[in-house]
Amino acid sequence: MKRFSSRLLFTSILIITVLFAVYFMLPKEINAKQDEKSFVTHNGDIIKTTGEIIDPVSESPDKSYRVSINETNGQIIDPSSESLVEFDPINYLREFNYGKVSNLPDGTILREFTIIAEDDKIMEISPGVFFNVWTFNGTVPGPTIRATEGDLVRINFINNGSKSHTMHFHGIHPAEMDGVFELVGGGGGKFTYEFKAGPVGVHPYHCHVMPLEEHIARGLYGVFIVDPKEARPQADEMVMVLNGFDTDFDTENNFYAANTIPFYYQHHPIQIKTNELIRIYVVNMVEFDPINNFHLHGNLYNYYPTGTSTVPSTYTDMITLSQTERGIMEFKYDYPGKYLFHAHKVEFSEKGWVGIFLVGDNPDQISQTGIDYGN
Ligand SMILES: [Cu+2]
Repeated sequence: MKRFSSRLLFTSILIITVLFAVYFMLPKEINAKQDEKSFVTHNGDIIKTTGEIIDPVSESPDKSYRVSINETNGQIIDPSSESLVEFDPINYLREFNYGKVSNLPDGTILREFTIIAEDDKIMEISPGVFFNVWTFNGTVPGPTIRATEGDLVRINFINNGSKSHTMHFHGIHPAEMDGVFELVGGGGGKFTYEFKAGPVGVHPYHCHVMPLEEHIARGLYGVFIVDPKEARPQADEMVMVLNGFDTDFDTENNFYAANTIPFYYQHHPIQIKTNELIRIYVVNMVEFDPINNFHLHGNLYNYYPTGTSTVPSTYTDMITLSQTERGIMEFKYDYPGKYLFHAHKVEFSEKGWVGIFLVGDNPDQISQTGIDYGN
């Protein structure tokens, strides 16, 4: 009898548990647009959002007010010549800034850059999604800074933002050039970072002010390439920063991309030639998600982690990257056509981290038809 009642009790508990589980797991009619929630942002502001819009400063988006990119000859970028145009991921892809070059008496090459931080720009991340980005020289990512190993790099950093910011470079340099403890105040604060370029490879730079997660996730990062003294073989070179945006401040990304704009390279495929060496400097700057990855279709690539060795560590079509992990990918396509590249973490690719290489010497001959991977 006792055994029977305990079995009855167990069965009852089981039935109740299952009923609860079914109740909570079944999809309910929730309209996200009507379901406004409050979020505490990274810096303590409380905002209300449906999860689709986005940022308090962008509630009345003025389409003419967009993040700007400065025209540059690859030297110093002057923010006073700012023109309001949209960030162009095709331009960013192959734009390398070598700085203003001069020679020091001892023969060392000096490369000077001016980098200006701001935190009041609005960018249309995705159609209709306006987000307050924090920028180095007006864009996310900031400019790709490039030097040769042993060059003296001098960064004239100006903080025109409202908050303190810094520039922290990954690489080898003195402690006081690390951009962590020397906060640069907003409203025009200045700091000169100076260090020898090294080691050879591809490195991120980013703001290192607390709360760090927010200063990075808002867009204060870019790529620093250190070339070996004996140059790498000639190639069609490009930079891909894998990034994401948490536009509703719930510490989960709503959008993912290679170079900021979701789906951009799917709708504007990157044209490359058959049998030409392609070299991609890839840096993962996604916050909130522990990993990202990069899968290439119809091909494999030689991969050089951090770009510090001239010998590839692997020949693969898939690498996995944690925060600020980066490397160099090299490959050639034998066959013309249209090839996807994307995160194999499907959530990321469905939220924008997907692109296409259009391979062929005559792109007009390549069929543009096909289904979209997403929007
Ligand atoms: Cu900052």
